[in-house]
Amino acid sequence: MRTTLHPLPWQLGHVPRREFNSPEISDLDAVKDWLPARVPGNVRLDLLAYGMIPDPFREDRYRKSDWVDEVDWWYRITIEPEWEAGQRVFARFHGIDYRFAIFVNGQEAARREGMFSRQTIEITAAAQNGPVDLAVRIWGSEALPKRRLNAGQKLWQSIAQLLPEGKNGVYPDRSATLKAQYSFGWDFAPRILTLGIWDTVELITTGAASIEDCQINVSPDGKGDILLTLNALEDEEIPVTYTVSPHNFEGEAVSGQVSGWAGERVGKEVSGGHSPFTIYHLPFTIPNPKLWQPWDRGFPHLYTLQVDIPGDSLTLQFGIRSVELADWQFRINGQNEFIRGLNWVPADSFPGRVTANDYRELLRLAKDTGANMLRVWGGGLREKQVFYNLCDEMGLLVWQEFPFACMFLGTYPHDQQFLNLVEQETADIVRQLDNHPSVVAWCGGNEFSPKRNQALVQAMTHALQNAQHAPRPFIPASPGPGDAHNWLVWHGKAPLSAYREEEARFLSEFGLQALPDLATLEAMLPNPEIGWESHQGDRAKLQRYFKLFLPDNGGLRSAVNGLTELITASQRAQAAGLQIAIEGMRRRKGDSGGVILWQFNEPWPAISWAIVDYFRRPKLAYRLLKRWYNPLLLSLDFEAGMNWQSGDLFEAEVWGVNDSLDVTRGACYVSLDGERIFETEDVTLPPDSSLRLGRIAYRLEKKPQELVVALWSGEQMIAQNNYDLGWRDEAKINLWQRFRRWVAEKTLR
Ligand code: BMA
Repeated sequence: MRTTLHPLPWQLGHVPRREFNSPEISDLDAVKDWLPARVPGNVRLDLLAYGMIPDPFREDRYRKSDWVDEVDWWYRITIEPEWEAGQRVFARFHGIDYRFAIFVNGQEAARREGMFSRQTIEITAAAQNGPVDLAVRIWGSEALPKRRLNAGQKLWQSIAQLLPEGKNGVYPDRSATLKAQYSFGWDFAPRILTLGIWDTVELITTGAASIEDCQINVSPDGKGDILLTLNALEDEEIPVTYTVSPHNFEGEAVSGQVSGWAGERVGKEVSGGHSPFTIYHLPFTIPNPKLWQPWDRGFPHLYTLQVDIPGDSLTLQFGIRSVELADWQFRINGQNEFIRGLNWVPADSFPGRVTANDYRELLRLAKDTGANMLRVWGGGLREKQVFYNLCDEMGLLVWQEFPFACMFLGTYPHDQQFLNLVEQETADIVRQLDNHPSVVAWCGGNEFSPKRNQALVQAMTHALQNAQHAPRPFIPASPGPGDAHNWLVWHGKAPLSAYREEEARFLSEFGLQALPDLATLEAMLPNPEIGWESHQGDRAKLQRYFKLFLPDNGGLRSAVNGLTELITASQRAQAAGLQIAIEGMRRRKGDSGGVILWQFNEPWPAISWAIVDYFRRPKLAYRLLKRWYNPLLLSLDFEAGMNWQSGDLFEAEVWGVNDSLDVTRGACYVSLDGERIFETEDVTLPPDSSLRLGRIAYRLEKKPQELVVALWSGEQMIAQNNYDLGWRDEAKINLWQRFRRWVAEKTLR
């Protein structure tokens, strides 16, 4: 029996700091005041609820609760598990952040580090004598592990700090932990060092054997294998029954029974004080399997698997699909799938409070754009299970990164202790997500050099070999050969038109900041005297781009209407840039395998690259993305931002891109400020194709504003796209900008 320990009255309190490896840490009695605590949650959220810290999301108040990191914290609860003779009882924590010890009836049962792996603690002995006191001691963030640098590294650290990208240190302290890196402060997130029980806590009652894990791998021909990891006390034969039945469609169930040792049995000792596990392989076949398809290719068929052993059972969802990645072309179920993706970052600086509903809302917004993939960025999290369940149900693909990000000039630690932690955390992330058909690729993380971090990549590869049952491609890091992050625009301040020159096979990051809606700005910065910088906005770069969209390329002073005009201009700039980059990549379909914009969401109200803000208010780019991410795209290729005048010759190529597997036919029309300037007879767009439909050369009679292209099938418009012509790009991409990109790419190889 599995229940969650959430609505129960947890409590929280603090004690003076102790060393993490101090022998005596049983100081729960030293807590003076206990507060009611929310689980899953975060220490700071409970303090906020009781008025003990200021709201970290307003102005720059996230800097005003450092004391929380300087003390250690206790969570406690008393539970009364229903226990019968012969039964076993476990508490399973799905995520404790970050250094912690678990106590059962006052006895230390485990002391560990890592927020992503699950912790299963047996409490059978304690449960026999009635109520059980469960407590978790969490070290304040001041006690997080720190880097120890050798003499050479110290020297490099001081030299590199003088370089433009080295200002935060080439061996930042965050790199000594496998804690979500964005919580140390990022260019779209505040420094809020999370701590607490941030994911589900379960109470599990079983017979003499319990199901520790269940992984399933089924190939598209229906041949499958269940890998069952059992925690059995005795070395005895355990009868297993299983049923596979359709989850979201009508169909027949398949069931089977195995008594005695079926298939292969492997005894396995797992480090970290667990009892030895017994592994079963159960082969089975599903006749006429229904494949899980991404939403733009069909229906995401899901199956339910129920496994029963005496005294325990487990139910999970899975899907059947194949995935290949070669030369940056994803193939799902044997078909090319062009990626129209969104970079996903944590939905909250306090991920503990993100609910199933929050995920549902955000994922619905993501899918509504026409996107088919989320890149779960390495500076963030492995999200909660429900995130992946929803992606499975919605037919959204997931590229999942391990928790490493932005190690430009330095390296991650490569001592054995750190590498063991890497293996522990990545292996458990893999076990947790292995059954999700939506997860189609693992990636080692964001922006580090696999060459300079070979030990790290090897540890991840090793973890995958051990933990993965259903194989998927592994990308060592992003960017990498063939896969680019284009920061020529924005960080490199290059003109928006630089996106048009992108030649990478795959583009997994590019974007511009834009101001959010006025209501969001007012909520985060009620006092306009407090600078945007406190909410991440990079004023100089914002101005570099949004001034192109103000009347007469005006500066801030000409923005007579103030903030609303700036909001509109910055959102137009963001939209114009994203449009150039996305359409350029999509026209190159075949040559290019996909595009993932930076970034979909944000973890607090900010001035960031997000196209949907923290309060889920969309920016202009979000609304327009539906056209650019429509599987059927009409696109005009022209030199944008030219500030055309009457008498100029306007030249463009007309393209049609069809990501679907259906043939599309229609007549294509282009009009400029209401006047038709181009049309075709019925044209055919073959399945999975990108085609040049024609060329426009038109002498302008007045200053143009808006260009519209549409595809009509008889009386019905089947696709449409618009272009903002009311802006003027500055300069051309220069040599320095190209050199900067070249250096960045070399550094990350
Ligand atoms: C990319 C990301 C993030 C960062 C973003 C914007 O490199 O991977 O590290 O937030 O750029 O600067």
